[in-house]
Amino acid sequence: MVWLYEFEKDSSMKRRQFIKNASLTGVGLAVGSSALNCENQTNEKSLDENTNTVMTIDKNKFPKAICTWGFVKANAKAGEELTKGIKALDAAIAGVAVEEENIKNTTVGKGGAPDREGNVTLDACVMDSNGDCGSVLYVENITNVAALAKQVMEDTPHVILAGDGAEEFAYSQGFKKEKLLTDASKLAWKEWKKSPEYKPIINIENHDTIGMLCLDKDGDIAGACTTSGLSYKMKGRVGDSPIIGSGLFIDNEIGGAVATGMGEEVLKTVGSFLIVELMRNGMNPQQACEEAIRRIVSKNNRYKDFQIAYIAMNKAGEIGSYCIHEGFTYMLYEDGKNENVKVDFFDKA
Ligand code: SD4
Repeated sequence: MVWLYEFEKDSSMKRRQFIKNASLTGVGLAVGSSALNCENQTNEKSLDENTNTVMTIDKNKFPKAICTWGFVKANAKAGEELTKGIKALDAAIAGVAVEEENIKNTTVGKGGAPDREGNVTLDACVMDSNGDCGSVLYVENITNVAALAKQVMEDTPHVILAGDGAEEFAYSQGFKKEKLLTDASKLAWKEWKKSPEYKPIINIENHDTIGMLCLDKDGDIAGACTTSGLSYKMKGRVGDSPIIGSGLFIDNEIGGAVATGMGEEVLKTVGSFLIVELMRNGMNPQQACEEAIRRIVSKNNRYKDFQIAYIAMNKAGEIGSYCIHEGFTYMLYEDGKNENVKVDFFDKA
């Protein structure tokens, strides 16, 4: 099925530029609040006062799943769920759960590297197509924190639960208490303690926070982001990953974005929200990711010491990604195929 949206009277150069970009790729994209609600033509026109443009979305190109890094199995799981007709949020949660449960992954879920005191604390958030979101910070003893964030969203009057409160809530919802510090992570932490220097490692082991965006058969976008945060972080430290707008943001009328890397710097620029807003204002996902990275490096001359990467997808299923340093990749599931894509980077010097 092809959706067709028509806007009238848009004098904005940016928007025209964007539309030109979209038509060059052969896929039209609607922008603007309510722009993709085909039942609501009146709102569309009121939001794009000066436009005179036709844009199309081809639902035959759905579903799609993307996730940060080379998490092949996680992305395949999400893709399979989407193909079965599972909605975007549940597919994303099922996908990231693969890494939360993978004890060999030392940056997500069980097996994650601990803080300086030896405690594994997890952060996660989810955001749904209807704009609802949930988040958990600084959670111990629970593996599937993205699923827990969804429970916060659905079964509490709040958006964020932290620490003990989140953990107690998890037990009340039937989550199991689990020891997250594995022997291997404990050993690595003990090694680190011999000369405890706190220095982030760029592209640490090439498997990092998992942020995932899913576009389901109905054309709805949702996402999840889950991490154990920076290895050997200070006790109490929380990064960008569970912060809606920084680690993850979805606007089902526009698209979504997720971040990985040095959370402190993503937080300062509210990176994922920024990308979605840039897309709303006319950029395609690639341009928006590049601009979000530019905002960081232009304000921070220490960027050579840390990595940040973004991935983004818009409602037409167009994908963008950009990072500071070479080495970042993302997974893309489309047309039943799951592939690892190398990402262009800023620091070519
Ligand atoms: C954080 N962004 O806690 C996460 C961790 C990460 O590469 O992605 N590290 O800051």
